[in-house]
Amino acid sequence: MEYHPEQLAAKCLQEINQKIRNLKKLNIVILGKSGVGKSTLINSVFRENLAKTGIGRPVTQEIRSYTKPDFPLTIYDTPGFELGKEQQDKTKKEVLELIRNGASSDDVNKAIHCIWYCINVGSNRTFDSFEEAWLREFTEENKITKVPIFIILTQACPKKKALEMQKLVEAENFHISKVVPVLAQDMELDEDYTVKAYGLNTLIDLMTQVLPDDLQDTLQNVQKASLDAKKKRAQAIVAGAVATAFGEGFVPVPFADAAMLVPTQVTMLASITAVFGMNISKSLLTCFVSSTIGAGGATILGRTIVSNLLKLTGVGAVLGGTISGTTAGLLTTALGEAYIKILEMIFKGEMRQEELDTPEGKKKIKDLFLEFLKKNKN
Ligand SMILES: Nc1nc2c(ncn2[C@@H]2O[C@H](COP(=O)(O)OP(=O)(O)OP(=O)(O)O)[C@@H](O)[C@H]2O)c(=O)[nH]1
Ligand SMILES: [Mg+2]
Repeated sequence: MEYHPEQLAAKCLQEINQKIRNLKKLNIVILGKSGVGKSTLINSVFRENLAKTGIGRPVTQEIRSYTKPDFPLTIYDTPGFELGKEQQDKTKKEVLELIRNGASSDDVNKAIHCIWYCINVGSNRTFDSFEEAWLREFTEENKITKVPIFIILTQACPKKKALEMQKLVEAENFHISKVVPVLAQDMELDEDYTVKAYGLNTLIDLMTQVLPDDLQDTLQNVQKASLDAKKKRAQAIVAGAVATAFGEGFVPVPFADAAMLVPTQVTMLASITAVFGMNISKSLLTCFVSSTIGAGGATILGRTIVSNLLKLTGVGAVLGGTISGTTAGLLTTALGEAYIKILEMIFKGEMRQEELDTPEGKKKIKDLFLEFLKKNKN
């Protein structure tokens, strides 16, 4: 079997699209008084500006949902929370109804997966007695429905005040998952002093802890606040692909069939791309494939992969006409890690995709691949 880098890149793109289309939908309810920083938080955590540009669709009299086509996230916003007890009671009833309807549908895409209850640190001493009573009742009711609840202390500046408030709220012993202080955007106190944003990483880590398995890829796809969390998920994908490439029971891969590995690696690249949530061009994928497992941009044969590997690193001994599972695993690891590194550079804005489609860019990819081959050899 033969592969051209272009064909592989096309196959990869196809799998990326399919993967993204199949992501389960994440649904979050956000609560809190007007001006506490709900929209700012949402727009800092997720890669689409849902709060500003999403189209709000009335779900009930009070609740609106924000979503975008081909973006697996819905935010349920509940305006009017500051309008007093009557309004808050109404909101409570409607949110609980929303949760129950989702749960009874037995469809993960319709369930409510998390609740973010926002309290502003900046303008509050602590939270008022209405809110306290509301949370008391709501969290009691939720003991049955068991949706994870985070109390997010927004605009958490100064930090000291945020920590004091965190202690106060924690002392209430609500049935919730966590109290998290967050400053979603840098806060300029005066000309000389700006407090840096913090806490978003922690929020993402906590989300990964409470969400079920089938929403982990979705979370990483939609969030932009934690590169570390994306990388961790991507590395788990590589580990899975390596296990597949390695073969069950250490079965050696026949020398001539090393190309069998390629579908596993294509799937791995597609899954990593979905986790990063970036639009990767076909030319970047072609570049990547031809600069790593491809033989100088021509065709890729199992034979080429293995002999390249031997030539480049002196590993991957061919024993009795087979390459070992170890070699196959090594190749897959290096490919995955090099790809993660490249997406990381693009994510950070250190490099543009087009820059990789140049002789220097290709050399960079190749060097990265070799570096990871050598690093993982031992
Ligand atoms: N610097 C800084 N400003 C913030 C932060 N969060 C909120 N703000 C500011 O606080 C104001 C209110 O924030 P929003 O995000 O609009 O609040 P909201 O909860 O969505 O308000 P409603 O939509 O009216 O319910 C805006 O001027 C924001 O710029 C933050 O983390 N850092
Ligand atoms: Mg808002």
